[in-house]
Amino acid sequence: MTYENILYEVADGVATITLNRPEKYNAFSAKMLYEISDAFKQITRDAAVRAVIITGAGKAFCSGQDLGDAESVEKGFMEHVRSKYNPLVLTMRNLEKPIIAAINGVVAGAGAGVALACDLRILSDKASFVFAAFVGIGLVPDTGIDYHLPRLVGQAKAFELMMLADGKNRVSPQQALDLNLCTSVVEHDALMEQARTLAVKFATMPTRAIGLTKRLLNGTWDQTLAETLDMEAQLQHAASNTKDALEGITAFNEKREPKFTGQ
Ligand code: LHQ
Repeated sequence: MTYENILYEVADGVATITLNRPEKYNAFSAKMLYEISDAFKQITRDAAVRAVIITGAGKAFCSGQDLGDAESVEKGFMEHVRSKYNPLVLTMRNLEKPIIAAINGVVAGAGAGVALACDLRILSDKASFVFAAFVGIGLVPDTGIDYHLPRLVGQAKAFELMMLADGKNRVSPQQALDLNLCTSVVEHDALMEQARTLAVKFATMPTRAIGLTKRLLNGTWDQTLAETLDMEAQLQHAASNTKDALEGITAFNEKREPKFTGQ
């Protein structure tokens, strides 16, 4: 499939999705959402892809829903959220490969939801978060923001950000770092290089173990300690049966570096 609203490339085991409507600050059009969904289908299928980067072209990462794209919402907001955004967020959380958000500029609304659905976020020193885009236009948060944000920053801070962190009062890179919204802030020009270095490292690691770790972390939000311990036992069993676990343990005993294939 040829994409028009995103760029998609695979190199060194890393798939990079670049949201590519810079003149609209990479707002989600119906076409862009369809193309991202198609790209994630490829990423899920392609065993050669072992890590993912999402970034934005131009000045912004993503400004959320394209507020001028009537086609997107012609069947109503509920249908649009259920059929487009919800499957995307679930696909990202359930993808058993690491996803890095390389946040190059402002990120607002559903764009912030997609950023929070990534496994980690690296921020350019020119980037910022706008969580109050929803209330700013009389809407409520979606794309799992109200799920992920309080878990990162606490409930009262999440409420404050969703009410007050608007276009004029954005979350700065330093605040984002202090609030655990990102794992690092880097110089703008070094962002993609740093994201790629990290993604290539992930792509040489035991992909199945990373995927199962992601499944464990997803589970802990909603489970008791006893359920989590049991899930760990089950997934340890699954991990121990992978080729990479055999290689990792063999390499340790042979006092050499392991060579993981992702299987
Ligand atoms: C945009 C957008 C945009 C179109 C900037 N759309 N063009 C789910 C389901 C159903 C319905 C509704 O929503 C949702 C989920 C959501 O995501 S709701 C939240 C939607 N997003 C927003 O409300 C954010 C709107 N944008 C802004 O507040 C600002 O643009 C931010 C704070 C992102 C950036 O501000 P500035 O740096 O001052 O840039 P700007 O406002 O000048 O924007 C640059 C251009 O991008 C501009 O176009 P222009 O032709 O005038 O240069 C904007 O119109 C365009 N743009 N966001 N969401």
